[in-house]
Amino acid sequence: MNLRKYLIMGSQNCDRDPAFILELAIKAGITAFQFREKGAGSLKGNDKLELGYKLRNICAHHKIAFFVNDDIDLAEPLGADGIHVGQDDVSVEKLRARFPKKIIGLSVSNPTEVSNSPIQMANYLGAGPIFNTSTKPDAKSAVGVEWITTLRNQFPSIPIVGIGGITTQNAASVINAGADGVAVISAVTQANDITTAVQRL
Ligand code: 3NM
Repeated sequence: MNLRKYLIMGSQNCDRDPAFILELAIKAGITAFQFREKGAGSLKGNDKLELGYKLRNICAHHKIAFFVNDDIDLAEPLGADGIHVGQDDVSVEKLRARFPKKIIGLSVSNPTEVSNSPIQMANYLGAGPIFNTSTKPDAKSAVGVEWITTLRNQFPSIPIVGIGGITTQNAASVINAGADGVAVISAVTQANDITTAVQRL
């Protein structure tokens, strides 16, 4: 599992063909991908499933990990390598019971969420939003890179990925604070030059 440059995306984030964006991003160095077809303008039902298959196959072809977000009913049909959940989604315990072998990622935004979560049952943590983001309308307020350092000190060996408002300009500060990787949407999907954006990350 290499979470160093973790692209998250659904069709609602794309002004170009998502498959085209994913292909370019992987060729430029993306190491993991999460299909997050969610929110305003997202596909539903069979259209969502079909796009999922397409993106899943691109990841398989290039041998990078494919995750689904909390949409767990997609995990099985798409043969996802892993599932990412937030605090309000299905619990990590239930997920682990249903999918013993899949990689489970869990979002944590503050110490209360950490205390209330079975951290050791997760395979990696998503920490954020590190910076302000306009991509997720219901995102909490920015917690800063200090949150990465706090988590790193508390959990020395669990992989941590920073998320939220990460750009080519600030990605290094996230890694320097102790993260194993950066998870981004707009830094890649909205880039004019996707190849250069991924390389700069
Ligand atoms: N989750 P961008 S922030 C999907 O804080 C998501 O848990 C977040 O998009 C969290 O890279 C976020 O464009 C959106 O800021 C990230």
